Amino acid sequence: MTGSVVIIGAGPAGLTVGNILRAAGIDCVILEAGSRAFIEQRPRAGVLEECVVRGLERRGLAADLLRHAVRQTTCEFRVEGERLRFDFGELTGQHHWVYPQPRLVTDLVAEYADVRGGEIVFGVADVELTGTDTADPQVSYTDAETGRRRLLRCDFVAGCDGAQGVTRHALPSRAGIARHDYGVGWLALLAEVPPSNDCAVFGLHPSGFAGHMARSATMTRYYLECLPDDDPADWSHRRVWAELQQRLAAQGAAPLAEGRLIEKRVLPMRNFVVRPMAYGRLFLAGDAAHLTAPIAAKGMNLALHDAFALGDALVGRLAGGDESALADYSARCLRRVWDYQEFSGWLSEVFHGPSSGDSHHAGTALSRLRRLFSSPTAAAAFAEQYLGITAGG
Ligand code: RFL
Repeated sequence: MTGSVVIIGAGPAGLTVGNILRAAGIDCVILEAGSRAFIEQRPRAGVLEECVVRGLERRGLAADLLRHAVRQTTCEFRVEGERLRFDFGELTGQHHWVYPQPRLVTDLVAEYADVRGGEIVFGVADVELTGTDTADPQVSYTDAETGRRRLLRCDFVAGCDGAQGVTRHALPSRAGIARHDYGVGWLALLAEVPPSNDCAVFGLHPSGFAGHMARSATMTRYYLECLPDDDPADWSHRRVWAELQQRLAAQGAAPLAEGRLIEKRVLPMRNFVVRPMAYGRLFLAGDAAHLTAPIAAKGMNLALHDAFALGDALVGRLAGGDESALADYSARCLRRVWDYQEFSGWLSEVFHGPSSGDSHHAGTALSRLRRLFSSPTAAAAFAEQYLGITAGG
């Protein structure tokens, strides 16, 4: 293959890069370890910034989303039995969209493969990159159907294979990885039950943080702070709902509607950032380059911001001979990545303060939170980060 890009990973980042390249008539192939059914069903994120949706719309990738997604302009904190509603829509004129990640992935696969004629090879194994620091990068993999090794030559490699992927390891040892571990876990739950509130709810409680986020009219994601090494098997249906009811209780709030839990897994709250996100002809995007714990619900948003920048830069280079956007890719993305890392740290301090066992931390956490409701300046700053409005990039 020449004049072409090999993309590793068919998550939101890889599929978006692929769609941008195909729209410009550039040859590309996506290598994906999972099956089509696997990637189209994996439940994960569900909150998209308005600016991300506008980015998808500009690239012809938001038709179904705009028909079915739900707009949110408010979030609610519950603390000491009180409900504090934060109207970020009124402050900024912007909103979030609620649209489940599996639906977005399904839309992106259909557009890429069925409409734009892009190729995806599913079930690949043992992906290896060579020559990414030369003008002749090569990607080899084992084909699931034949069991044979295949070799692809290309102009550029896009590493979009998520936090557990392999492309990050092809960076030279001088590339740095900055890590942060919050020292807490979240039990991530998906419940087959309608949302119990009209917006996201963040419960700050001495027993631990709890979160409620709509995913659709029939599905709700819940989180419960737990120990990072907790065993999900120790969280019975009865225990989960008792903790959620207690931690999210507030005056005037109806009890949560309870239902079957179809996902229950412990996520350690930790982040990393790879610097730089590019080396030679290899460009990382999304979780492959930076992991952002779901504290601030930013991972999928960042993956899409990266993908817009990388897709457009590759088109600029391959269709127009312009190197400048590719040269600036890593620095440009990292400005937003660090902004979101900082926001995630800020929120973690607030969410985990009351349960930290440290009365000083608990006091400052509540002070930070209450400032959003007493200071218009603090409120505006929070709303901008929550919506991704001011981040660089
Ligand atoms: P993905 O989605 O992980 O896709 C990577 C793809 O690469 C494949 N792959 C490989 N393919 C070939 N060879 C290999 N060696 C490979 N290794 C892996 C994988 O099979 C996969 O298909 O990465 P991408 O595209 O960067 O997208 C990132 C987002 O998926 C992620 O940041 C979000 O899901 C994070 N996240 C949230 N983000 C938000 O913006 N808002 C949210 O509300 C939100 N909630 C969440 C979340 C993540 C969660 N979990 C499970 C970590 C809630 C949860 C519970």
